[in-house]
Parts: sequence; structure tokens; C-alpha cells
Amino acid sequence: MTKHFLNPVTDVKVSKLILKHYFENLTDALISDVIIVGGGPSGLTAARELGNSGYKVVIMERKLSPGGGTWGGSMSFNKVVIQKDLKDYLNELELPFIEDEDALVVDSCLFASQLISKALKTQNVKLFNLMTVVDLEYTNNAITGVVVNNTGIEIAGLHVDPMVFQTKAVLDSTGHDAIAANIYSRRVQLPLRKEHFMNAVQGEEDTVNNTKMLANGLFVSGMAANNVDGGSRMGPIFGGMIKSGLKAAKLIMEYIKTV
Ligand code: 48F
Repeated sequence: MTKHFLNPVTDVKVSKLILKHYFENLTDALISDVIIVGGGPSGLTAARELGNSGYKVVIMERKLSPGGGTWGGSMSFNKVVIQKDLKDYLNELELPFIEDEDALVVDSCLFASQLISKALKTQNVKLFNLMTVVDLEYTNNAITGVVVNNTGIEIAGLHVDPMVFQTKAVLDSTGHDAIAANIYSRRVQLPLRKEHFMNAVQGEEDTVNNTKMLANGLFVSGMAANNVDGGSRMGPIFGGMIKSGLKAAKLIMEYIKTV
């Protein structure tokens, strides 16, 4: 029979290579500059920006696929809309768009995949999927890490202890869940205002305005930011998420210089 591969790889070699390289990465991620909780559009944008500026970034993503709410467009109709202000940025992402009615229309799957690949291509950014952030580490009046468990363990409700990853800054980009902000708010009794009614124009402004440092070392972006400060929600329009991610990266860089 004709052989198609000069260097066949055995089953055990496949396993060995995966274990070796995955755990090298995971061990390296124990101490980083920034941990981004949630690989949606605002988190991925911040990750790319921070990675390009030389920061060591770890993304913890609960689901199998990063990308958050970008994949499905609206009601599964796979297009998203982005404001014309972001035209140069989309060109930078090498993301094709159609200009219509003074807005940009983008294929949602291409949008998701370009955000992911542009963030991960910086080399300084490492993404771990199927990892759920369940708590925060707090040291000397600052958030200094995240507590993580495997999503499978969380779903099964098994009594297995999580693991801590230390960092200088945590970005909560978990969207509507605002998980890190909610954990912080519960622990220190800081009430959050929760998101407001749907309004794309208002919500897109709010998400950028509400992007901020919530506590020393804890930042919020995207819909998580609106869940902290009562911003409006919006549908599949994403200029606000990109601008929020860029703003979060800038704030984090300024903060890290001070710690
Ligand atoms: O929700 P998501 O896309 O966040 P975003 O950047 O963008 C919001 C928009 O997609 C959309 C919208 C405007 O168009 O309203 O909702 O604010 O992505 C959040 C990501 O965080 C992950 C989740 O799986 C998703 O990929 N995530 C949520 N909780 C956790 C988490 C957790 N505990 N640990 C890790 N990841």
C-alpha cells in the first residue's frame, strides 16, 4: 500500500506531545502580568493590545470556544454590525466588511476567529479554554490572582479544589455574568447597579465609559462594565466592545507601572 507520511506519529507520541506542551504553558501561566477572565470581544481586544505591548497575558475562558457572543450574530443570523469609526481597526485586524447605511457589516464567524487569532498570534498571550474562574485572590488591599477550576468539574458539581494563578491585574470581561466583579462585590458588600434596558446607541457609549478599575488590580470591560455601573445592553453591535477592550488595556498598563 502507498505510504502518505514519511514521519508517522504514534498514538502515544501524540499524547506525550500534548501533555508536555500544554503543561509547560499552564505552569508558565501561574505567574503573569494580566489575567483576562473571559475570551469575548472586549477581552480578546485587550489581550491583543497588551500582548503587542510586551505584557504576559493569560486568558481563562470557561467555554470550549473563545469568542463569547460574537459567533452567532443576531438570532443565529451570522452577521454583526460595527460603527464606521472602527474602519481602520478592522483593516488592522484584516477583517473584511461591507459598508451599508453608514455602518459596517461583518461576517460573525470571521469576526470571532480574527479576534482570537490576532490575540493569540502576539505570542505573549496564552489562552486556556474550558477553565472557569470561581474566585479571586486578594493580597495587601489588591486583587492579585484568580482561582480556577476545570469547567467539566464545575458542570459535574464535583468536590475538587481549584487552583490559583497569580498576576498583577485581572480583567473581568465575562459579559453579562460579570463574574469577577460579582465575586468582589459579594465579598466587600459593594452593590453593583446591573445592566439597563436594551439601547444600542446608549449601551455602546456606556460600555466604553464604564470600563474602569473597580478595585486595586481588578478591571472591568465590555458588558461586565455595564453590569457594574448600570449601562444599557445592546445587540450584535461591537464597536463598543472593541473600544472598551482598548481602553481596558490602556488602564491596565498605567496601573501595572505603579505596582
Ligand atoms: O459575553 P462576551 O462576548 O463578553 P463581552 O466582551 O462582549 C459582549 C457581547 O458579546 C454581547 C453584547 C454586545 O454585542 O452584549 O454580549 O462583554 O464574552 C464573555 C466570555 O466570558 C466567558 C464566557 O464563556 C464568554 O466567552 N466567561 C463567563 N464566565 C466565565 C468566563 C468564568 N467564570 N470564567 C471564565 N470565562
